[in-house]
Amino acid sequence: MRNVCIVLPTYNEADNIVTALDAIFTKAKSSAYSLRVLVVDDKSPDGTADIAKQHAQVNDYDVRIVSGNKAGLGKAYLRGFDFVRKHNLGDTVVMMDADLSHDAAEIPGFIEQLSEADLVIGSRYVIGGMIPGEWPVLRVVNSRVARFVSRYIGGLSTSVSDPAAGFRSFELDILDKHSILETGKTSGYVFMVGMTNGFDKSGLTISELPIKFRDRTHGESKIGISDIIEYFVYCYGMGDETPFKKTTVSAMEWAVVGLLYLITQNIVRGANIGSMLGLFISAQVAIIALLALKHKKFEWLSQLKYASGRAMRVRRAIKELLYFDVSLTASVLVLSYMLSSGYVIEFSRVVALYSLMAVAILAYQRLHRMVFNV
Ligand SMILES: Nc1nc2c(ncn2[C@@H]2O[C@H](COP(=O)(O)OP(=O)(O)O)[C@@H](O)[C@H]2O)c(=O)[nH]1
Ligand SMILES: [Mg+2]
Repeated sequence: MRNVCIVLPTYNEADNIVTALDAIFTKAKSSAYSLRVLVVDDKSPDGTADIAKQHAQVNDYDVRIVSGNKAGLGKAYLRGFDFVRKHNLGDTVVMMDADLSHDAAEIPGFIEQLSEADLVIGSRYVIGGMIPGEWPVLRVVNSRVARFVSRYIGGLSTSVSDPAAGFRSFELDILDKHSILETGKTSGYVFMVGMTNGFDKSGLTISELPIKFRDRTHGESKIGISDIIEYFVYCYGMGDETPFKKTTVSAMEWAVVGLLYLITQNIVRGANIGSMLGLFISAQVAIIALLALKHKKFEWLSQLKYASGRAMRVRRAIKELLYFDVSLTASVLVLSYMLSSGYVIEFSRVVALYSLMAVAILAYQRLHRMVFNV
C-alpha cells in the first residue's frame, strides 16, 4: 500500500490551515493509501504552526510539522522533501497549497494517475481544468505570460500546459535516481517550473490532471517582486537554445533596454505631454536601443545589399523597420492601456512589456527571413 505524505507549505495561513487540514482528512482519505500531512511552516508570525498542531491533536490527524526560516516556497519544499525522506513519512508526495486554492477531493485522482506517470501535475489549462471565473483580466494575462516565458524563453517542453502549477504528485525515490531538483538553484515559485523541467530533461513522464483552481478567500498571496524577477532570470537560463535565445538579446541587453524605457517614461511623464504620447516616445527609444544593441549598429541594414536595385532596398528597409516598430509600439500601447488601472505595479508592466518585446522580436525575425529570404 502506498504511503502518501501531503507536503503543505505555509506562511501566515492561520485563517486557512484548519479548513485545509479538515478537507484533507475528510475528502482525501482512501483505502488505497495511508495519509499523512507534513506542514512546512516558515515560523509564520500569525502562529500557523501552533494552530495546525493543536487542531491535529484534537482531531487525531496524522500531522507533522517542520519549521525553518522563511526562504521562499522552493526552499520550503526542499526542506519538506528532506524531512519526509529522513523520517520516512511516506513514499509518495503530494504538493499542495494551504490556502484552499487546491481541492483536497482531487487528491485520490493524483494518486491513481501516478501509476501511469512519474509526475502528475494538476493543471488549470487542460480540458476540464479551470481558473476562477472571477479572475481579473490582469491575473489571466499574468498567468499566461508566465506560461509563455517558461515555454518560449525557457525552452520547456511544450507538452506541459501548466508547468508552474503547484498541485502535483510524485514518488519520492525518483529524486534519488535523477537529478531533478537542481538543488539550491531556485528559492521561490519558479521552483515548480524548475521541477517540471527536471522531470522533462530526465526523460520521465509527466501527465496532467485537470483541476479546478479556486482563489484564496483568506489571507494574502505571498508572491512578491523577487519571485517575479527570479521567475524571469531562471527561465532565461533554464533550457537549451530556444528560438528566442538564438535570435535575441542577452540578459544584459534586456536590462539596458528596460531601463531606458523606464527612464524615458519618467522624463516624459514630467514633461506633461499626455500619457499616450509619453508611452509612444518611450517605446520608440526602447525600440531604437533594442535594434542598435541587437544588430550591432544596424548591421541588418548592410544585408540590404542582397536586394537588387536601390529603390527596392530602400522600400524593403522601410518596410521591415515599419513592421517591427508598428508591432512593438502597438503592443506597448495596447498593453499600457489595458494595465492602466491603478492596482498594477510598475514591475508587472515591465515584465509584460518584455514578453511583448519577445513576441515582437520573433515576429520581426520571421519578417526578416521573409523579406531577405534567408
Ligand atoms: N513555508 C513557506 N510557505 C510559503 C512561502 N511562500 C508561500 N508559501 C505557501 O505556499 C502556498 C502558495 O502560496 P500563495 O501565496 O497562495 O501563492 P499563489 O496562490 O500563487 O498566490 C501557500 O500555502 C503559502 O502559505 C514561503 O516562503 N514559505
Ligand atoms: Mg494561493
